[in-house]
Amino acid sequence: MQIKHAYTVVTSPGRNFVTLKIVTDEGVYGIGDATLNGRELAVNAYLEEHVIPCLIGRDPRNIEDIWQYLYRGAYWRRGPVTMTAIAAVDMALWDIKGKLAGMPVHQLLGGRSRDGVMVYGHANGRDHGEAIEAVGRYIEMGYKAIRVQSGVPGLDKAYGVGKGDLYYEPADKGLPDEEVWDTPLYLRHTPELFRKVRDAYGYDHHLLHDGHHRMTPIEAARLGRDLEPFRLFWLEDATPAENQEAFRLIRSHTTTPLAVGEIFSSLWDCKDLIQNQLIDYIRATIVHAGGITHLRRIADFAALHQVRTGCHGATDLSPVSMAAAVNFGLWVPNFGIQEYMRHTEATDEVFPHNYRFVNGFMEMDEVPGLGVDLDETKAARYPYQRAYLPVARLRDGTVWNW
Ligand code: KDG
Ligand code: MG
Repeated sequence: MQIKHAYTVVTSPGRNFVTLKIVTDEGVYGIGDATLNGRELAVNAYLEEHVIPCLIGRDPRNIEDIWQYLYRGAYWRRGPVTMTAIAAVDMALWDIKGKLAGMPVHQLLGGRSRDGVMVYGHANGRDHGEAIEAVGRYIEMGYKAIRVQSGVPGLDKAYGVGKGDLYYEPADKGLPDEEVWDTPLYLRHTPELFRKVRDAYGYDHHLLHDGHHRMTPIEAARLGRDLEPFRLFWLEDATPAENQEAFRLIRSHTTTPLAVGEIFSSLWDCKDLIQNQLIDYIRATIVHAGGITHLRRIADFAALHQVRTGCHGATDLSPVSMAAAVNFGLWVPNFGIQEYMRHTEATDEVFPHNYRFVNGFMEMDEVPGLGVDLDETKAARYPYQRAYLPVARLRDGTVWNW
């Protein structure tokens, strides 16, 4: 069996997605997500110019060999563009293998460890009142775990506050927007938000919060401590993690569980964090960390250190990624939680899928492969539109972490 043909599809049903399709000489095909928010065309070109020509004629069943060929064989290792491109190939090959075997990918990985994967939804509002109401709506929808983000008085914009109720989307069309950020204001206001949410709804639901890389380690340590009475499931991206050692300081001051890793592209980005047990949840995800083949290595390493998975699942990860994540989450023994942000209806139509939300969990039938497809006719209706994530600046104009 050989790879006969492979190509990418760029579509923008509300936001940009890049999808790789690999077709075999026997007509079986697989798809993989290759979306890197704000840098979509870089991955597209990497695949078209440098990866696809090397795939033609290879045996698609040799997933591991193709992974090693693309990783070691490129000489230039790691990095988000490379690892997203490798992930797209890897997902498509697991999809093909599942279809050949007549089994879902979670069965190929080792079978189900659970019936469904617990997901967290996103309650947010421009102020505390709106955010608290949004939490109530998520509880009514059946969510067991809810991330809570609120606007900060005195700031025009804050991370995680959407324009609509259900479809949070941080990237905007055109060139990047610039936003003003003020950490002391945020630190003053956030523990109060969680006190009000617990006062309103009690302690029966898991609550999560994303600091989105804005704090220094000592600021994050203070926030973690201030949030302790409200028993968070996790505090995410408390500080940037290029320097993994930075988490030691946060860890030594607070028992609030810590999650990090949505921008990691390989095990090497989190090796120290995991082996020193500086975090509780690793958020590396299939599409940006080298596919199922590499995320499985990260998860197995994490399991040795009692770190559980909490994969990224924002709207910029296409339904192909979500289908792969649900398969992975059904299997992975050290599963923690899966992020779930609803895609728009147009996106769901372009990517028909088998996973579905049932009472706080994502479920999936026993369908061969990843259980997701790409409707190329519908995809062609939505051409690429340049879009970027915002850029943050402090009040004096200094560029900060968005
Ligand atoms: O592309 C960036 C988004 O995926 C990111 O800002 C979302 O932080 C995020 C999250 O936790 O979902
Ligand atoms: Mg995040």
